Amino acid sequence: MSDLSPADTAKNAAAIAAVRLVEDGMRLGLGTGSTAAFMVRRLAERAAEEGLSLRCAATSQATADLAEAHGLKIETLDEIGWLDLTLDGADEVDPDLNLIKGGGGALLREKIVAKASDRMVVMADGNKVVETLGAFHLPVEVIGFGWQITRELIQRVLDSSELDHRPILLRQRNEAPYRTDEGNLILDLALEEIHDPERLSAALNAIPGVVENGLFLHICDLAIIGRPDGSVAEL
Ligand code: ABF
Repeated sequence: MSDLSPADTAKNAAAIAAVRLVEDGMRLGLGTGSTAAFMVRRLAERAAEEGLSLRCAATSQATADLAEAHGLKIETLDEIGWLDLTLDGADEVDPDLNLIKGGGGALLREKIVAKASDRMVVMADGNKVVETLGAFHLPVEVIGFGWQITRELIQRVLDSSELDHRPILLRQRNEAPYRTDEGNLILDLALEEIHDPERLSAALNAIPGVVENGLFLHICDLAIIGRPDGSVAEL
């Protein structure tokens, strides 16, 4: 793996450490993104070497395709039912292990899978660790029907005094309609700093048309932070 860039070395190191948590017979949730992709490859290698018997549910079609290409059998979450462990990436991790996720557009399945797991472990490189969430634009998944109205409703809630946020920039991801695996749209909220994530998450999810948001609060049990030298730290 010496041909990896420093950033990929960090991601791969976090992935290797996370895969060490996997035990034979486990029911696993497999995350989405480039760090999760390293995890899928390392997991497939270990499963083959040790003959592990695993049941795996993917958080996106991209992860399902990658896992099956590497010999891991993918089942639906409904087929497996409850999960023992989910391994996933993140866009931001704060000191309380609250996360922003969804930069990869898979937040809905990621949150369902993470909540349906006894343990959720995040793998990230050091750039993802922040004191306060919000520098990364918060993804909000909205239903396609009437999304412009939903966007206006979000804007009004966020501009209201109750959330004491600066007037925020709402932009639609990649400008063109961006569709998730479920056919929904993603709006990204440029909030700079999120001071009360619980209140914001509840306010967003109360808006008709909002499916879910990228704040993962009190879900992550452990964050494994990879470093460019291949070492890892735990949060
Ligand atoms: C996924 O991992 C997304 O929720 C998140 O946006 C992304 C981070 O991707 P990467 O590992 O490529 O930085 O779980």
